Amino acid sequence: MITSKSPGMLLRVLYLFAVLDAACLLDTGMLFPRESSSREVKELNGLWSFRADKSPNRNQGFERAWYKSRLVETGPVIDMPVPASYNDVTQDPTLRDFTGWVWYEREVVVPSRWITDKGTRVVLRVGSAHYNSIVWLNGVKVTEHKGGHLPFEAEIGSLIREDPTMPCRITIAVNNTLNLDTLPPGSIQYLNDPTRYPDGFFVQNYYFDFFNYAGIHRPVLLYTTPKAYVDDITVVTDFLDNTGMVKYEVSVQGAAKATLKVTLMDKDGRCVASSDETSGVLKVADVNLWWPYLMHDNPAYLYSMEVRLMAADARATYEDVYTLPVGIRTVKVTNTQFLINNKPFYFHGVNKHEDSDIRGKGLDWPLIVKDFNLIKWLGANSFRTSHYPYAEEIMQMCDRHGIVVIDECPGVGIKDIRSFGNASLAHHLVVMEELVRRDKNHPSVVMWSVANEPAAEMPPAGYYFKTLIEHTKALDPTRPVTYITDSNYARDKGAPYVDVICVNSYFSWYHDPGHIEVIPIQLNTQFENWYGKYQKPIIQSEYGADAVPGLHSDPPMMFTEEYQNVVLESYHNVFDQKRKQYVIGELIWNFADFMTAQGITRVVGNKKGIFSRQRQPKSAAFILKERYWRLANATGRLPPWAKYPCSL
Ligand code: GCB
Repeated sequence: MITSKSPGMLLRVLYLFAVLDAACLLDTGMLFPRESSSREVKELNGLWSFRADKSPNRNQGFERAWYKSRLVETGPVIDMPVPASYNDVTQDPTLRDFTGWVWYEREVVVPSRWITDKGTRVVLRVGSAHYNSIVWLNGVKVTEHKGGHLPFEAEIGSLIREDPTMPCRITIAVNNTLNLDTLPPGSIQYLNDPTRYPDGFFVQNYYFDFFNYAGIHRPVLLYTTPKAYVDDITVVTDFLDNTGMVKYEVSVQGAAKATLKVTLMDKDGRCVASSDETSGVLKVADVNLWWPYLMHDNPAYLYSMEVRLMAADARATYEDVYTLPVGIRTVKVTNTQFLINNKPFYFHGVNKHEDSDIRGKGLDWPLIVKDFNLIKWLGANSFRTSHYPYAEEIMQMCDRHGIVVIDECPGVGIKDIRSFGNASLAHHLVVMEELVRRDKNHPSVVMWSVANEPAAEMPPAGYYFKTLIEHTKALDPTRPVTYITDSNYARDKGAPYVDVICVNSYFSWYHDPGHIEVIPIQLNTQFENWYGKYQKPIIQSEYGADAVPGLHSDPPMMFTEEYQNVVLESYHNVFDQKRKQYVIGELIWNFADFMTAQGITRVVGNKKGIFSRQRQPKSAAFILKERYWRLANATGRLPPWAKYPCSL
């Protein structure tokens, strides 16, 4: 029962209930595996056996059922690290550029108590694998998943109990082939002219500008829960004056009836609110709000919500404990501002990629920590997960460090009209469900992006984006939704449905190359046109220029560090005029150089990074650093330690 003395508070509580009702469309949760007194986690990272199916139809693995025996018995295998892309770890160009099924295998020793205790669930979880995956345990298929950047899992307890003497052999087949209905889309083109191409020659085409790295990209692990367990938690937060509100809903599986104890604790582990209900509102007196870093002197404050479940059946009693970090904050959009905790927030940040030498898109802790150090060195307060969801471990870092995130799904390169069809849309809706389910509780996530630079002028784009954005809002009515456009403002059919206009433009690069003098007029026109038509706040979601590190010229020429500098500075002059009106952010393209498909406009990858791929600064990084700290001073409330960035 909720009681409230203040009508303002009551209205807010009712709103939070309405929000949670709408959000519960997904039927199972995907909580990040965490150890607790009732849960164990066993990481399966390290070396796996690996074999690419290089047969002409890439189907030999299925025809000969490679999953039925040890992979080494089917033919030659090599060592392959997990997590990592497989493309860059060998000297074999056919593996770097491989398209089709590759096979991974690993044998695991499972603690005997997991097998003997029938009250334990054992779950196999893959953080992400690109693109289609099929998973077998001891030759029995346990799950499959479509899509490269989101987790999937299968319960394997009953299978490993069938014959406790057998080793537990996990086989995962992964196929990176993209077609018109995948996200991102692509197509396979066979080139049959025998005077020009070898027999069976084909290429994978796609319309996005990063290398199609493939393999098992994020940790694979086994974790346990009791038979009755906390399956999902959804929190929605608000505050009034200095009282915080955490509306929560816990979903329980494996028990018809369970008793719950929900405890919200502050940073020091002190209980600040508690409840025995599966859903409700926890009120927090003297709340510490979650603030972006550089906006407040106590940023990124996280409470911990401990959910303790007790249940019993005829055979046993079960207790499950799951602890979720919770940041209390609000997000709102007006027609000129983006408000976090009712205060205007200006995005001065970066676009990134999950990209590194050798490991490709594989989760890499040293790289993650280095990137966060560079983001802070730069004075950036935000990034967009261009162009796909990043690892959950990265989202957790954003929560803890107060870095604001625009969370983008892999809807990049939707350029072919057939990729606006029903099959594509249906898959896109599912991907958004998976993304919202995974990331809904991260305070750092302030907006969803459903796509990057789709062909939004095509006739079916209106219905497509209306449906997609409405669905995303139904899944999560608390966050604004956008997609990133490079279409003409007058012909973009999806723009009416977004909350914030996010525009990419490359004046003096892809258009009028070499003519920096066009930037002021063209950028001004861009902003005036978009704002004039929609009266919505605008983020410059990409701008930039390639610079090969160490290449110089004065006067500046394209591809030199000097040219990159003047392009940035010309954009900044216009941002400084417009940010006083309705421009609410600027995200440089790109944080660091990254690998792309080979082509005549790419010199071993895209060089628009302000850092090299090895994370060394180009001179543009210093320009941006100076600017971002100035912006932080002008638009934020800097903590005392941050007032002197030079000493960082
Ligand atoms: C864009 C794309 C991004 C590219 C960038 C470029 O508009 O969104 O994926 O890498 O331009 O450098 O061409």
